[in-house]
Amino acid sequence: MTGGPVDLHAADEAWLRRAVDLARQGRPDGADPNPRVGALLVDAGGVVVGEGFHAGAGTPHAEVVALREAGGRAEGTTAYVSLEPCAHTGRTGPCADALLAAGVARVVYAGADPTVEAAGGAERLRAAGVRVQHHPLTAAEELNRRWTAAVTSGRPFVTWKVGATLDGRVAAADGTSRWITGPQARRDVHRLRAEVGAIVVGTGTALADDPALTVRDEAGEPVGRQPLRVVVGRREVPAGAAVRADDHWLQVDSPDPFDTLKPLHDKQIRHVLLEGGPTLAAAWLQAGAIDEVRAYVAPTLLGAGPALVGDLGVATIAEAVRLELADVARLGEDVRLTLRPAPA
Ligand code: AOF
Ligand code: ZN
Repeated sequence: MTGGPVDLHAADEAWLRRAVDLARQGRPDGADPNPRVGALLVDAGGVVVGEGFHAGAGTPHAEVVALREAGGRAEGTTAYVSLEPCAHTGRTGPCADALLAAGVARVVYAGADPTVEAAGGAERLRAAGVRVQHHPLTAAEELNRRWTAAVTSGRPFVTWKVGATLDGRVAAADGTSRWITGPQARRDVHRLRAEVGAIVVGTGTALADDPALTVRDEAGEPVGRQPLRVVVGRREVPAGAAVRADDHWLQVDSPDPFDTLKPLHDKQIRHVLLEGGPTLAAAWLQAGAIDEVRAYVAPTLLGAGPALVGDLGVATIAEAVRLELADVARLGEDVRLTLRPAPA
């Protein structure tokens, strides 16, 4: 029996959606090496006897949190999990075994585990006589979209963020660029920074703008876990530069994006934010290393000054780099576009 997707009763689907809602309480995908997962245990009378979510690498998996809450009441329940229960011993033990040991009678899960190491929980449970149902939900996929892309491709998911004027410029002729976009757009960027494991800029941007590349609150104070700061290029970054404020930074000489992404992936970073400048963005775009574009467009014209992306080798309109529009939002006076490379 292969156990493909099945149709579920409305009540089952509602419980599964609850598991996805629980998962949302975990850290955003990309801020942690692990996916977001939620789980709940429901007894024959429709009573929730335990629920939980995964709070990040090194902490118990969602199923284990729910099982602990349920204690002896877990026996005979149905477990609803937003991701296939794992079958591996990683930082914690296999959830499939924990569910078996607790006597759970049925398991309904939404997303298949895309990792080679952890997959196989559904089969293990089935082999042990548990009724297992796989019911894919778009909401569950969306929750770990970047994480899934990263673990299946073997490199972090890359979002290129750029703030520009209506005429696509990122600075004025004299190099000044503070501020092109308004406060709402800048706050949005800090939310985005909080969701990534690393922020990458070129030496050109590091030297010209001296960005801190930190996640800050309204008062401008750094808050929470900070992404790794990465500077790409051969030029020396002076010791007094803001990116070198502490040891949480590194420099990569090579312009080849994969020379940056490989070590970040090895550090378990699943989502990287590329923040400039035009030369680096062009190199990464041409190498196919950009998965998503976040463009903040201000209702401003400069008429001169550097463009948001450098030479892409496009000689004629047929060679244009095409992007697909995934979302548009108004942030104060600015417009935020979320775009993805169009499939070739
Ligand atoms: C689950 N439930 O709540 C999570 C799962 O080495 P670890 O312990 O940090 O495990 C990480 C892997 O386990 C992760 O890459 C993913 O495949 C799976 N995550 N699985 O059954 C959970 N967070
Ligand atoms: Zn697990």
